[in-house]
Amino acid sequence: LIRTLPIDCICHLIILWKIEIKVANLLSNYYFLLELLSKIMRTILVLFIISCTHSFGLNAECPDKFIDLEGRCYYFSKDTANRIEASRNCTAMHSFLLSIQTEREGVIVFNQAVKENVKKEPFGYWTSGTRVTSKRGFEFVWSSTWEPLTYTAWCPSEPNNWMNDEYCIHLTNLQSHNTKACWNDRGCMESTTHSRHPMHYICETEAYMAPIECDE
Ligand SMILES: [Ca+2]
Ligand SMILES: [Ca+2]
Repeated sequence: LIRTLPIDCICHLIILWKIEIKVANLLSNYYFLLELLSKIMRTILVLFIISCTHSFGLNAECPDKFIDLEGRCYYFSKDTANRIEASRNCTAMHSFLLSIQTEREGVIVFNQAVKENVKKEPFGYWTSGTRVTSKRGFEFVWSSTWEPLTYTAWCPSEPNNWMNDEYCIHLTNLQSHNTKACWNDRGCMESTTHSRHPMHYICETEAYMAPIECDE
């Protein structure tokens, strides 16, 4: 509930609460009046809470340089990096490389990547998707969370593990001319191997609630 209240609203609630306590202290000798006033203040408080929660939406914030996409925070790098550097850079910003858990997340992240792509060039963004060995042979997991892939959007003929050396998943627009996202497995150490296809990265983290400071 607190997370849904804007700071102004929370401050007003705190002020009302303090007034009620002060009134109760002042009138402690007049039990009858105290009870009446207390009831009035409580009614105002409840009405205020209802009004606050109905008037405003989420007020969570993203860290600097991160973009709020439907309540989660994403950073689209301008620099290029190999997968290991990309992961290290996300950690330095208290976040993780992107994990795409749902089709919806895949769509909103790709749409933002297209917006960031002002030069309208082919692009690649590292995700945390990683090929690992398992009892069944090879499989992919999101290394940020070690969850198996529950949704996939592979490009045509991918994953192909080219030259037996493609262990990392990146998001790309190459095959569909900016209109549709797809994923490719690629060598984790590549960053700018093909000048037409530089590798950026996307970091992801939770939105957080800013500390509440009220004027006394
Ligand atoms: Ca995610
Ligand atoms: Ca591939």
